[in-house]
Amino acid sequence: MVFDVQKETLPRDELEDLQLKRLKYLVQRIYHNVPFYYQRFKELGLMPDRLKSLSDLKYLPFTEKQDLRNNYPFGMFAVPRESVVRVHASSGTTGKATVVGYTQRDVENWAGLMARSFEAAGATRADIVHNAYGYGLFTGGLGAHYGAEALGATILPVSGGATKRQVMLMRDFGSTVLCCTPSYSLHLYETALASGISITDLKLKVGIFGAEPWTEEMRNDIQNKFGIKALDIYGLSEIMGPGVAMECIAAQAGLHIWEDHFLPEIIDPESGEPLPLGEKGELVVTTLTKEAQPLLRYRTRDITRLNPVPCICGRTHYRIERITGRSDDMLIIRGVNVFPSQIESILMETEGLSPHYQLLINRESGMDTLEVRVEVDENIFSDEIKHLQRLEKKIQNHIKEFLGVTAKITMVEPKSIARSEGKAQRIVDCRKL
Ligand code: DLL
Repeated sequence: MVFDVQKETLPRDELEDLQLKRLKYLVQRIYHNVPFYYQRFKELGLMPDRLKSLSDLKYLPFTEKQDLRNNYPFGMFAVPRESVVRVHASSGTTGKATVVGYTQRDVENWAGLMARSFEAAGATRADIVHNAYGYGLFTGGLGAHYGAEALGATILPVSGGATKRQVMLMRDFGSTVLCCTPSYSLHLYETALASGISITDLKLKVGIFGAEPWTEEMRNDIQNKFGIKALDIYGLSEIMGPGVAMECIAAQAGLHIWEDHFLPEIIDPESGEPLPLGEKGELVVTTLTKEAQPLLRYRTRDITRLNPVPCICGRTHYRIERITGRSDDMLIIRGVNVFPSQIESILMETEGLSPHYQLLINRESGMDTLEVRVEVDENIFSDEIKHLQRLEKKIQNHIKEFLGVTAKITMVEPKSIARSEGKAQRIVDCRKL
């Protein structure tokens, strides 16, 4: 049984008719209701009725993360603020967070699409869903929560942290579906073993993992360790949250992007030109049904390709391939989005530090670790060790407070970080993603 069988198996021509109808309405709405879009159309000498077919989409302007920041916090709303029933924001509390608003209908659609995603994973109302995605401004927790409820399953709103307790709850409640980042699932596994809980004590059958990049090798590892099916779920706050695309359990080969609500394109990240169907490039998404904050041609910066080959599950919505990278330098550390420039600003605000730094990212026991190595000036370096330690602690606290990640700070001697002749090699990512 499929949650929304009619919409999920629409013949391509009918699906495209629906997309065009929704797209035309969207373009009218943003042109008239969002000053940012009105301005962009004006600059390009475009009127909304320029759009006659789906292939005309390429003439319309892109939206970028920076546009959302420039209109912080509520400038991208297409409805009066009173019609917005919920706000989420992506990580980064430095005032640069990207804000997303939802109307009542938006949150209902989201729950419906997450329920659809759960069903694609083979979940039913008989399941017990252990939801370890973080609750709060991050979309993971509440997104999965309302989706599981809409499905009629039993949801355990565990959120992140207190890992030992989580494993016990999973065993005691007989959870059958696990929702968390793939890296956290491995941490749960290690914790279970360390607490004397055997995997055979758990009733898990499927995991719905996303919010960060992972590999096929990691999938195999998780599947073997837990004896479950591990499925990939994709989404981003700006577009909705989790449930933009979801792998089906039948094929387990790529994520169906819910095309009745999201219009995908793949572009060349350098030129911005659309690429032929099937080629690898940057995913661009237009929201077709969002009321509060519709986005036109949003540049996700995620690298993937669209797969038009019909899927054995019967769904007609194209699949995106597992995300293999990003076209910008955003890092995802334990599910938290971090731009190196944010760390750089914190370092630069601290007296005695040089602009020479390196970020080392590793994965230990399935958990990401971040080490910030920074050169200090001569005076500080020859200071007492306890002064250095105090400074390290201060930077660590700032990074935790502003970015939400715990980093190990290591002060190193002046001129000890290798200088490069071209672009600085600031990021050393050893996670082999
Ligand atoms: O991570 C939403 C989400 C929550 C998705 C729970 C899945 C599960 P943001 O915090 O806005 O939203 O981060 C979005 O995370 O642009 C990708 O770079 C990355 N990402 C999300 N899902 C995947 C995935 C949520 N399955 C950014 N594989 C996106 C690889 C992913 N990267």
